[in-house]
Amino acid sequence: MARTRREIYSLGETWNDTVLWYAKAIKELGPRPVTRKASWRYLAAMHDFDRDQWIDLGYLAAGEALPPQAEQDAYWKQCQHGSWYFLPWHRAYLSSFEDIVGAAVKALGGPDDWALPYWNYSSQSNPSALNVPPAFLARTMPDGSANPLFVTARFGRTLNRDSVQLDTQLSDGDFVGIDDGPDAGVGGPRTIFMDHGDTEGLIEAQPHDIVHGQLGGRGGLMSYTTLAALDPIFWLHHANIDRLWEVWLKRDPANKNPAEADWLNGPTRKRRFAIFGPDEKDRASNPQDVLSTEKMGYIYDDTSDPLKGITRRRRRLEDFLAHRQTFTIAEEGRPQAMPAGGKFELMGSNDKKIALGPETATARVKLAPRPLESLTGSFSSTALRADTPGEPDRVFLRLENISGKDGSGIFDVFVRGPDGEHMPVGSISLFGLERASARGGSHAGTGLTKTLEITKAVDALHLNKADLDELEVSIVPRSDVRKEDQIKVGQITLYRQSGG
Ligand SMILES: [Cu+2]
Repeated sequence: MARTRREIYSLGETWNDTVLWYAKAIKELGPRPVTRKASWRYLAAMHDFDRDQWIDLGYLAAGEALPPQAEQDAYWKQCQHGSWYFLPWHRAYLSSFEDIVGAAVKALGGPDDWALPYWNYSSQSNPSALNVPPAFLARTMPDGSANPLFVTARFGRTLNRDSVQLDTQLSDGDFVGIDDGPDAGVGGPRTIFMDHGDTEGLIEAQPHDIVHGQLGGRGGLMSYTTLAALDPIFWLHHANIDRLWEVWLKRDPANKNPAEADWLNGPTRKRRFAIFGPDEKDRASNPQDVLSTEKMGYIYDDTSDPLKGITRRRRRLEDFLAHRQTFTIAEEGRPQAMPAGGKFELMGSNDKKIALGPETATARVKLAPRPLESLTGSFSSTALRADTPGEPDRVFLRLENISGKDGSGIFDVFVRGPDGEHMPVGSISLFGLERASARGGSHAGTGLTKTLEITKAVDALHLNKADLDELEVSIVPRSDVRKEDQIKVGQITLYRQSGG
């Protein structure tokens, strides 16, 4: 019988059995030597590891023995980010963790069907959904002993609602997106084994990255790939991310996982995935082995569609009709074809690096002559009418080659309309920045690239009708960002992509 992962707030009282046994199991796994596979710290190091950081924060003693280097090379620092392996690798990893915790729960006299709870921060029906579940904030357990679910280095307690919205994420129809195109799909771009690729899939960018950064804050475990899995809340967050993959697959029969061998077989060139069960023996953990959660031994209590079946096209029509109240309807027109039959086109870019610090940074993206005119047709009512096939063009803003020293930063991004009004187009979290900026890393330190779809803003601000030769973009820090971390955006680009 498959065990059922349930939403943490639906389990009732703060110290319900599931949460209580989770805490008890951590007390069992936590003190085990880091050389032992079935230990709290070994499992966390499989995600990512930094000896100095661990020592600084008291998770490792200075002279403490580590596993032999060859073993570390095979099992530690495996986390897949900025990759189409993001979802399946974390699924295999979570399942291993759940089985090991489950075995500890059983050995301690608990139930034999313990399942990892998930945290659905995007819930519309739970008024507490945005708050860290209370058991993770309590200093002590009901018996008065120290609570292992509480960690000092977690500085966020509440999430922003707009950071956990799922509209764009779940209404996209592609797992992979377009190679080198602006839209990386729901699951991420094609990569090899990738500790941090430059662009990310939609679910990874949000809510995944932003929840990491908001919960962690500066110096918090959740803000760094090297520390995140030491925080017990990490596993509930990732269980929800894993659930969203199921929600996406279920909400539309056209939504499919990649069928390509390179995805199904996992990475074969640089490194392979190495994951084990409670017996510490390796088990098959490539994407093809994690396609069915039921076969892996677990299901979710709820995989219903929070968007209630709404399609991207439909949402866009609703946006269009809403904006019609305040703006005159765009004239009818035809979008120009993409050059050379391509699927996307560069419409403009800025020409210098931008430093991100404690103050708002502003950049001007120079546009090709009258480039947005080609979009006019996209925003006409005809193009969105139910009997017109396909979907109009979409517009994406890309912040490319972001590099720097601290990945805890969160920024809100705005574009300025022709009348001077600013419109929010989304938020970015720099989770994984250190790894993506490191020379000698998997992609030579080119940094992170963040993509925001700004189609709605182009529509609402009627940018397509304006005689624009540049687009003003503001990047506003929402968190504590320091100048000395030298965070820089290499370039900002604007793309249009055919709606297909
Ligand atoms: Cu994560």
